[in-house]
Amino acid sequence: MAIDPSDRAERAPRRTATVLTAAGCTALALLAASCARGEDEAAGGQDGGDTAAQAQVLEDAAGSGETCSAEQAGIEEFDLADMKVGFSQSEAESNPFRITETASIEKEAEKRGVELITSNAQSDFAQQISDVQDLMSQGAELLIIAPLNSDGWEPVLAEAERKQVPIVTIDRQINGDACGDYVTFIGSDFVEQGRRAADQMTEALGGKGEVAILLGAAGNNVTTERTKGFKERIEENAPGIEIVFEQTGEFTREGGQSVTEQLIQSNPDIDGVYAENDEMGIGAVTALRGAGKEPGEVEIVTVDGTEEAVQLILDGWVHGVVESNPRFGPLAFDAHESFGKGEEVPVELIISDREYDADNAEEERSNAY
Ligand code: GYE
Repeated sequence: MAIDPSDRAERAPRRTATVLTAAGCTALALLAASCARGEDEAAGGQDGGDTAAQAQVLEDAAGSGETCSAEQAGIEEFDLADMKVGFSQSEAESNPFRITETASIEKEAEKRGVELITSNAQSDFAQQISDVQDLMSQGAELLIIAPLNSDGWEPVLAEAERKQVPIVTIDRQINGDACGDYVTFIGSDFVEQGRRAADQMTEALGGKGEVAILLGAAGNNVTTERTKGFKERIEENAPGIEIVFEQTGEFTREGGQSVTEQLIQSNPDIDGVYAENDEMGIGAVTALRGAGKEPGEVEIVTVDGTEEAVQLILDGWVHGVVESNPRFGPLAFDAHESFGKGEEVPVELIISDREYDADNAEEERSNAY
């Protein structure tokens, strides 16, 4: 959807936008990696906590470098403190990633005294579209969206444009025009996560063996990119590893279990399983246990960093976990705050992720969620 900036510019007060710098811990500068958050914040787990160690940290110089300001987007400046914020969650909160993400948004709204209304689409995309429309009709003036799918947002984008509601998307991308359809995307480098998972698998298998991929749900950039990074890196670095099986487990534990049950039928001697999130990896462990396999017999690599998955490293079932940090509250509200002040916000805020394996799982488990 194209937005005519000249249309909106008429209503927007003119002012010179400040460019993002790392100097000083203003709300805007918090968007820069060098500006650490306070150490005195609550401890983690799934309550959305962000101690200094758990908080999302931006990758230096990642993203396109492109920025968006209210003036450029044709939106009137605002004070976040006066705004009602709507948050739309995509998937059911049985996955700790989702629990922690929602808790982080709620906690940050509370901390800042900002009014927040929320919805959860329970993995139903039509539901999510109507959820976001409902949030706007309930008076949400700013949106934070964790999109289920990357395409198909036109009805929401059109309405948000009409109502001048800025959108920040977190954890998955909405395909559209940066600074036209949305202000910024905050999330991980998913291709890089896939590459790191491939490196872990290569190490676990000594560069040789047959591997299965439990794909995430279709229709979003996370699945596509985690798959791409993994395959490319295996192809480049580990010609002795063959990917012999690929099927979606829909990012759920049940999905991961049932797909792995089929895998064991068709490929009983499989050497490795790359699960594109922890929940599917945990389901795979249940299936392998059920089939009488021992820990370590099949090398498992997953993505997210949940407490249960990190525990499975200590139990010998999982070789390694690439983190995907869901504690989006602070950065999401910082982005809206800076945008509201007329500052320039990068249209991509890419966070860095840690990694867990047998060498650091014990020591680092307090950062899991
Ligand atoms: O890895 C997974 C969830 O979009 C980054 O989706 C997110 C992923 C996360 O279902 O657990």
